[in-house]
Amino acid sequence: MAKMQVFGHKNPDTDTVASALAAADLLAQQGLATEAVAQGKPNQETAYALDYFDLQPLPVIDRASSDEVVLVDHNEAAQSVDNLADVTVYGIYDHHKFSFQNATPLYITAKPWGSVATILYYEYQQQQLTIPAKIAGMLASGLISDTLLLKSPTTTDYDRQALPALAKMAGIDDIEAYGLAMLKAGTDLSNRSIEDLLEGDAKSFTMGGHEFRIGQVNTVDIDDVLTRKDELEAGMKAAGYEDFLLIITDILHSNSKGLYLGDAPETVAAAFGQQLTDGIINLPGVVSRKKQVVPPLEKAF
Ligand SMILES: [Mn+2]
Repeated sequence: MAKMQVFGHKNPDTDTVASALAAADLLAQQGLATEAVAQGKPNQETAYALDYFDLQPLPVIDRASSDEVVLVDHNEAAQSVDNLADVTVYGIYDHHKFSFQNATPLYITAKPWGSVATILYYEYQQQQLTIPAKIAGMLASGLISDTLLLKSPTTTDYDRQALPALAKMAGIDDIEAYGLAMLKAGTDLSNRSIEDLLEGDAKSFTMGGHEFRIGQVNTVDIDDVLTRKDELEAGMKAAGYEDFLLIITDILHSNSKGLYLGDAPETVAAAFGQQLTDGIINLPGVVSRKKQVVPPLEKAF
């Protein structure tokens, strides 16, 4: 029988790849035959982490090829493999809101923590299993990525405690230095296409009947990204969503600006209590789409 595939969401990020690797290992240590895979190639940040810990990118799939699967870092069909409805979900490790239909009983481990990497760290502890050093390194990386080095408001005390423990197992001496280098590796936007900037980390949401696409890109210079505003707007228009918001996040100062194109500018402005000028909205202190962008938009729409 085919090994049970373990995978995260489309447009894989570092937490999704780290969690797939770790969940596959955790279940393998408990006697299951598993295989970590991904719904896409690693982004530049994830590639930096994989390279640092001397790991290969995960095999890329768009359809599951095992009868049973494990989902990490997502639970919504829209973010999963094309044939999700045809396979059995054995288990889920996630830290997102749930919109999941299940036909059979399953294992669900969900906590509102900063990363799925953190959840898996505690799963290993609970089962008294050893985290291989390279996987600990990837878990530390996923945790750093999702919490922006523990600065995102999604960060919990569980994340704050897990990071130094994982870093120690992985042989990371200076967490701040490693984390900044990894985050910065993901901010080299010069050779990324407009489509990649818009879609590289984009997710779809339904907001009061609107089909809303929200992308996010990390940078060390927001204005540098906005020099490509015209091209970005053209790309948003071509993508064909009713509403498109690109969150451009300054990872050094924990601030964002949003570039919006759509049919409800007043509602978007009201959601954040900010002016929308020339399609650009200031989002001071905003770094988390999940906690600081989606909820106010959902409320306003
Ligand atoms: Mn995550």
